[in-house]
Amino acid sequence: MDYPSKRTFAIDLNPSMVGQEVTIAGWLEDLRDIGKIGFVSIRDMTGPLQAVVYDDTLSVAKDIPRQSTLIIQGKVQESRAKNAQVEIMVTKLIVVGKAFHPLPIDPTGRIESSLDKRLDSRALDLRNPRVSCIFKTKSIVLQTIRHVLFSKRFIEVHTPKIIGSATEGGANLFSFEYFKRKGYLAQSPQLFKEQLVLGLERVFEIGPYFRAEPSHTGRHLSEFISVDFEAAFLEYYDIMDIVQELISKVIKVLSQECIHDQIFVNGITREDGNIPRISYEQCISELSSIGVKLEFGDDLSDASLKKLGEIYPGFYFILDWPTNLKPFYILEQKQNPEISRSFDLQYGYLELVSGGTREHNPDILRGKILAQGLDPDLFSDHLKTFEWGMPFHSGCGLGLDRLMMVLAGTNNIRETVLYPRDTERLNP
Ligand code: AMO
Repeated sequence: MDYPSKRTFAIDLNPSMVGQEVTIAGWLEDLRDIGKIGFVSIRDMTGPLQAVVYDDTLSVAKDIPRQSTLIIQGKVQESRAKNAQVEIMVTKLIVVGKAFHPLPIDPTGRIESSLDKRLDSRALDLRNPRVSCIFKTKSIVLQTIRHVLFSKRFIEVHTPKIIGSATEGGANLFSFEYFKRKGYLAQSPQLFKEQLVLGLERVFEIGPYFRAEPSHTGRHLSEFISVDFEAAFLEYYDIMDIVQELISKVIKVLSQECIHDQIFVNGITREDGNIPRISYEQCISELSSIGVKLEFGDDLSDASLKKLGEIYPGFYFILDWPTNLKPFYILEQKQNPEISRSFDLQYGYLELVSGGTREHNPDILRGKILAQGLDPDLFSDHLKTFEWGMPFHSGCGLGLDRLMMVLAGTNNIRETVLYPRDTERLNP
């Protein structure tokens, strides 16, 4: 059978189309049989619509299991339904893909299922508009981020995900056999993006990165999407300005888009779009005033970040971290080498972005690699590029799935990733 190729989306149906013949494709959500006629609820990627079946089409519809995929043809007519101006009077109904019951989850959301069960049937879970909304939003967020970065002359690049040595130190590194050698999955594009500023000046990459995170938390995955960017001749505070612009643009675009009210865009930034900038030292002194005693150089534990999140519930930057807490590639402050030129963007307790100005002197960089217990020989390909006229440069990595947690108002990163990977989950 040939399927009709021209179709109308639910969202495009409107009263000016009354009398027109249309073809609709979607899946069956409900049938309300009231005797001579029946009302069929169909949903496509753009939303729900109502169709009316009678005689032959009613008897066919009665036997179709919910969630089967249909194509219907019929005439547009005015509707008496409360939430629709028009409906389709069906003349032809084709079942394209039958849903075999019992289905593992109810994608209408009327019967709730655990997140684990939903993830086991993720493809079906996406028929729930609250779930698909997160991924449609993620796509808009990516488009907005790309737009902002392109407007600042960044170019999009792809760096290898199969690598020969660690980028972020030896911890949390996945290794595997690579043609009789050891290969690793990239933890970030850090070293490549720094090298690329040498010839391209401003680069960004949006891609998957891999960390063998042994802990099972609501914010860590073994595979996550990072938005990384790196620019020659910029300092870490310039990068913070760009991050601030990205966040406020994303929120502006999402508030203008007519998407599901499940996305919490209202009230998550300040009116002026400025994100507070708080130094690490100020953080520890504020924490100590509420009884959390920390020394300069101590990392901010989950518990301290939770407390800090109570003081600053929205977006805020923590800047000027102690040098000992940052990776070897971060530059120190000239006046006080114990403080680095670095920042994190937080949303309450949640770290969303990490970045800084980089060390661009090859000798000092080599020393810092050694000082962090790493083997400079493993970084020789990287270090040699610093001898070819390396500009000073800065950049950051933004965890896209974590940003989506904020926008979707969830504490579990697994809600914002189609097929999450963690200590327990490798399938589907
Ligand atoms: P960092 O290791 O802080 O910095 O990572 C940057 C951002 O990536 C996200 N992220 C994760 N998201 C989910 N699961 C994980 N396991 C995970 N690990 C990190 C976070 C984090 O803020 N190279 C530096 C960035 C730079 O300086 O340019 C880096 O990778 O949102």
